[in-house]
Amino acid sequence: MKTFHNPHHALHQGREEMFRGRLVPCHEVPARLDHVLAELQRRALGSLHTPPISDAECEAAIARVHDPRYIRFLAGAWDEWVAMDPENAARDALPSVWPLGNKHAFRNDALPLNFAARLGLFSFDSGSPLTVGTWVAARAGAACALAAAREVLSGERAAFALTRPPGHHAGPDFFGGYCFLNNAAIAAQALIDGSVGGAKAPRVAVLDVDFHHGNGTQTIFYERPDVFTVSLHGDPATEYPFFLGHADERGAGAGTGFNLNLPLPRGTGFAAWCAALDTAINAIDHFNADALVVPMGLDTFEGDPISGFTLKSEDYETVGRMIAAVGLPTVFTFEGGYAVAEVGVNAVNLLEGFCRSC
Ligand code: Q9C
Ligand code: ZN
Repeated sequence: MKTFHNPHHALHQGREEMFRGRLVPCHEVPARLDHVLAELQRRALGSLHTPPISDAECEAAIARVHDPRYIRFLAGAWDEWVAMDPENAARDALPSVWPLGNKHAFRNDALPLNFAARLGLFSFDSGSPLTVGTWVAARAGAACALAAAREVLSGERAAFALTRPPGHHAGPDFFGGYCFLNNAAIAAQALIDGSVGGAKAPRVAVLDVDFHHGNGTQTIFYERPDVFTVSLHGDPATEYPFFLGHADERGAGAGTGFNLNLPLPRGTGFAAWCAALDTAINAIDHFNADALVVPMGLDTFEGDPISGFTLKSEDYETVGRMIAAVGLPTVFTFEGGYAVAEVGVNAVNLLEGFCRSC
């Protein structure tokens, strides 16, 4: 299996996030990816590549998933931020004001001139600092996702987009949850659009195993019958991102029936988590997908500092085996996992479990 890793990931390096009423050091740090890369090398699992994708190809793939207005904002945000005040170069931009979605409350159709207002319009939390290298890092991450999708279109069984910032919380026109561009959605759309000798995967399943609900991916594909989005995650009644991820969200319009949420209580251990994964896999089998995208979060780990499940390092190998048993060409994207010292072992355990049974 090839891993496409983001050579620019460390250009996105947030200083602080708002967490329980204080600014605390960011949980989503460059060392996370470095540990995964080191573990892949140590165990010689597959081969490592930087994505062979041009900026133009990459931006075209991003535009298949994200709104032009949002992409323009993100690409220019840092320069705008610094132009307002040269001292901003030493600070990250963190949103702090948002238009509610409630009827007659605030408008989100009029694009404000004020930068802080636009930062809020295009985001949903104050945990995701925008930094000097956010755009370059996020764009290179999308290239990893596109490269992994092409690898699978070319007939390979699987590929891994090892990138940060993560992606599954990012929606068509918003960032949040440490995510700016939805790498999993970009990979899914690239599989559907096809290329590499004309190959296509017209029906794609997304199996999100991050601790947090994959709200961005759900939103992007909510009205579409060609992408079946499935997420197992901490119950939004108590867990981030709180406002989406309930079991009764089944899709809308033509997409009705093509979203499945499996919320689980805080404290869920491997046996109950596995039973939910089984349910997810059965539903995916029934959907008859041509390819699978797995937003791979390792924040289900017992030692994760911000999450609430209790999976152990050795459990991830079983998870990998179960995902391999789906029998589909598979793109993995790197998502959450904040027990930094263990995230490499946990990620590679999962991928090795997958590789061993295919
Ligand atoms: N101020 C992923 O695992 N925590 N994202 C609350 C809000 C946010 C997790 C911060 C957790 C986001 C990709
Ligand atoms: Zn997560």
